[in-house]
Amino acid sequence: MKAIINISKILSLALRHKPEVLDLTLDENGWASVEDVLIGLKSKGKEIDFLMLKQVVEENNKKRFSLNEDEDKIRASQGHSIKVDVGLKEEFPPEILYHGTVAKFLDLIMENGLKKMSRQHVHLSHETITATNVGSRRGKPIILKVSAQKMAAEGYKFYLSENGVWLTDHVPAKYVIN
Ligand code: HQG
Repeated sequence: MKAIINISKILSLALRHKPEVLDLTLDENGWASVEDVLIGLKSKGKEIDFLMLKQVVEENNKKRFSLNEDEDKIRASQGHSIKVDVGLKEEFPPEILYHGTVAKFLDLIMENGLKKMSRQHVHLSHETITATNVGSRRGKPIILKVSAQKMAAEGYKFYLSENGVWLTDHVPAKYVIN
């Protein structure tokens, strides 16, 4: 289990932010060759075979990664800072979406809204548990509500990633409820 989480962390870094850590090249849709990933992991002293990689993909708690149909390519489903097109589906959101953050960002958020910072999108969830976990990565979590349906009705686009994360470009402050 620990080994799987460890591999998952390296994959998150390489497939979302820094492909060079595993010597990978991502195509415009975010795919890396499975063969290159296995070679890259081996060079880091993390030798695994394809079946274990498949287990990492399938058992990941947030379904962060996916394999293509031929199972010769792998990518992260969301969370990138690198500019890639993962073919996100535009969807009409539920009335309220949640965002987990911490107190030190609150003033800036209530002034400027939720910004995507270094990622490609602002990340939101349809339930509070995920938002709590996301906020807890940085300290005592604060859960903000976003009037998502109101935003959508007023022309803002929302996307739902393959693994169920709600994404949007920017949430103006007037739609954020503390
Ligand atoms: C904050 C993980 C100042 C925002 C999680 C957050 C998530 C502002 C931080 C995914 C701001 C950005 C993303 C503003 C937002 N001024 N700070 N105007 N607007 N912020 O890591 O949402 O587990 O880029 O509140 O589960 O924390 O890795 O975004 O604290 O889904 O799969 O700026 O990453 O996914 O931080 O997390 P991040 P996030 P994984």
